[in-house]
Amino acid sequence: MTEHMPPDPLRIAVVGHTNTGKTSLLRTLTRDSHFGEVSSRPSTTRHVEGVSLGIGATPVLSLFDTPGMEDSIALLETLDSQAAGAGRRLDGPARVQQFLQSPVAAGRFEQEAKVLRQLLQCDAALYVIDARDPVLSKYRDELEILAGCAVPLLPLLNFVSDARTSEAAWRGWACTWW
Ligand SMILES: Nc1nc2c(ncn2[C@@H]2O[C@H](COP(=O)(O)OP(=O)(O)O)[C@@H](O)[C@H]2O)c(=O)[nH]1
Ligand SMILES: [Mg+2]
Repeated sequence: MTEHMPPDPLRIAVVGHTNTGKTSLLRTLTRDSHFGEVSSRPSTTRHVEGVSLGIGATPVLSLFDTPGMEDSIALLETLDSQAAGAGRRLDGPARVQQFLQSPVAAGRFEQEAKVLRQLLQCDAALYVIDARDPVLSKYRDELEILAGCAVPLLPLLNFVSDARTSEAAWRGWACTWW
């Protein structure tokens, strides 16, 4: 007789640009006001930090806070030129893997590499957006890179109660992706 095993916990990454409220969201979801470090300074979160949520003693959800994506325009250019140099067509995850194995993933793009490595290991991700910002090209490039991991991304609009937001533009743009 086979013993009933609980399913593996769902793995959710929290990703996005720096300072969009990723760590704050983790604090809310875990109800732990001491989780990670929250600051208005950029690049406060420098490593992936995981936390497990369970029902009783059974873990059901693993959440991963990640560093902010900072230089997505240059990173997308790098991914494109690496893919062109590969001499064969690569799908999204293969492009990301090629980047992760390249020297720049341990150098200039170390932060972004941590995010992508984590995302590839997750079942889904929350893409946290600062809705006060316009839909800038750096965000379009950021999302193209993240979407290349072929992991479902759920957009989460933050700062929507601010007096001036680009919420409508974000919603319109998000519809073209999701
Ligand atoms: N008013 C407001 N401030 C927020 C919210 N979420 C985050 N912040 C602030 O935004 C800044 C960046 O938050 P943080 O969680 O460190 O962002 P991260 O870099 O994406 O992890 C901090 O000063 C937070 O207090 C929110 O929903 N409302
Ligand atoms: Mg953070």
